[in-house]
Amino acid sequence: MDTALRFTVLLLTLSFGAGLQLNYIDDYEEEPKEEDVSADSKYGSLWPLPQKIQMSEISFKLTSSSFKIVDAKESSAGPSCSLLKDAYRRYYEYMFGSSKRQQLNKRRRTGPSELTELQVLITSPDSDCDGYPSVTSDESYELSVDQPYAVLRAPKVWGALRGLETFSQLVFEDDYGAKSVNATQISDFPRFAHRGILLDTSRHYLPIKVILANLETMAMNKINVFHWHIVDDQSFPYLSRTFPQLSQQGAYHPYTHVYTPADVKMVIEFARLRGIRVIPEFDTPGHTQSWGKGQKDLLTPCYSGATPSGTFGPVNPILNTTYDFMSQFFKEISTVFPDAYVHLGGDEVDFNCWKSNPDIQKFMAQQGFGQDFSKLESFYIQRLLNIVTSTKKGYMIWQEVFDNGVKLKPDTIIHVWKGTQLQYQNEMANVTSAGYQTLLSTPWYLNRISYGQDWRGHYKADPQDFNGTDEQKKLVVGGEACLWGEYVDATNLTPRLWPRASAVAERLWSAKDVTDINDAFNRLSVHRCRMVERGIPAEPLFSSFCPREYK
Ligand code: CP6
Repeated sequence: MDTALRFTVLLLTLSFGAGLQLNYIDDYEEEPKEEDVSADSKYGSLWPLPQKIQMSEISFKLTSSSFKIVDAKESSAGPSCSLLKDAYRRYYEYMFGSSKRQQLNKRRRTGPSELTELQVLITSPDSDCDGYPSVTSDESYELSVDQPYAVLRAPKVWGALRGLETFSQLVFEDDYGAKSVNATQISDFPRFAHRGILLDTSRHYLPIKVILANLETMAMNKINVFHWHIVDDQSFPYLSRTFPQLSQQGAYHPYTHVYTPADVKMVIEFARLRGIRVIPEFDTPGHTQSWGKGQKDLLTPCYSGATPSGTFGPVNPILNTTYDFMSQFFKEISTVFPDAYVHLGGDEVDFNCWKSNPDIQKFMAQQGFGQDFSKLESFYIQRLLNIVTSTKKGYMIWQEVFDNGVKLKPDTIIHVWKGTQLQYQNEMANVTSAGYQTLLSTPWYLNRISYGQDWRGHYKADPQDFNGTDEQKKLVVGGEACLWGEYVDATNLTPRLWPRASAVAERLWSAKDVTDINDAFNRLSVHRCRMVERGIPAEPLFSSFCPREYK
């Protein structure tokens, strides 16, 4: 990473830290039970709930002046691992605030019930410190909070990041305002490898700082994929080095409403430091109106009768120039985005324009497609997939591509987004019985809002709840919450997303049997206050208050 970029990422990291205060666990009113701390929820404010927890009533004090997060001596991630150094600083600040550091020198003697260290031990010989997270990354960790020090063990840095978040969630303020943590043993790992959020930067441009703030919040919720629906009909904010005219002509504004190569790098690095993959979506052949402005002849001219109407339809699938363009474009994308996958869209293709065009009709006849335009769509997608395969990337596609019977690479991920509960369950069953991996979004369209607690419905949906064999269930890689951008910009994105996406985050991380909605309500209410205290304007679940409201 170049110095300027590193500096900017650092600045942004710090400015998030500055707004935060500390964690909070509700005052407990129930009678204490043996072995468990009693609480509104047994496990305080942990969100998403770890796989295995043992919590004792013994508690330790933490003071900002003595407490340190350090590398364990035997850790395979040394002092040069800046990913961990950054994370230690972030979580120290989440626990103690950023202003308290100066007290470090006036070290007082530590008491017997004080916890002074969290040692972080990366156990695998390769910590992955300088790598990118992937769908196979190990995010497991074990956390032991005990004296003389707490230990966080993880095979890779990705598990350490998840464990640091968990540790920070264990810290609460006692009745006298002192930071405390209960003796606790946690063993944790995600239920699904792909836990994503889709943000749409085409319907409205989202400033970089909004994207980064939401990446930060994703990390608080152990979300590990940012699905960047970066361009669509309405605007093309991606500044391509190969085809700069795409954003020059297609963005809402050619300078202020674009993502430059440096912006994209910053998003990817900020995400990497939090164990989040960035998967860009370049949706074609539909949803491409904005592409047409900067790339002549890319889109299909629509006809009214025998003459072109002056409007354009989906990408023109019958021209060689289309495929030359796509080859160059996706070659660039494959180098700009390090993730092993790109999302290629393929949804909601409107056939009317293709139907109206005599050249397309002639091509259909030549190919023997009859009037079945889904065959033409498949023809296009097939060639596109071959192009993208040659860039050594895997791909995700919306379900229509599968529904149309396109031949797909075995490692393709089919993204299910349509229909009622019954319909999406059938779709998941069909996709997995054909042997493909799948990802669920249908129940998690967070752009849909109602007067009430939408999160309860989101929480109840389970991506493995369909008729199929165990083999089929294993093909479910996870899910994504989608926040489509038609009615969302920087003013309302964050509260619309959080804490509603947190419900999805727990469904995708925690064990299948974590379904107690009342317990979830209690923990999520506190988790939401924690996000607010960390400077994230997450909306309330219901009538309530947070102990430290912002003024
Ligand atoms: N844009 C694109 C959209 C949607 C899709 N693709 C969409 C469809 C229905 C709803 C919300 C969003 N706006 N490119 C579908 C995958 Cl309710």
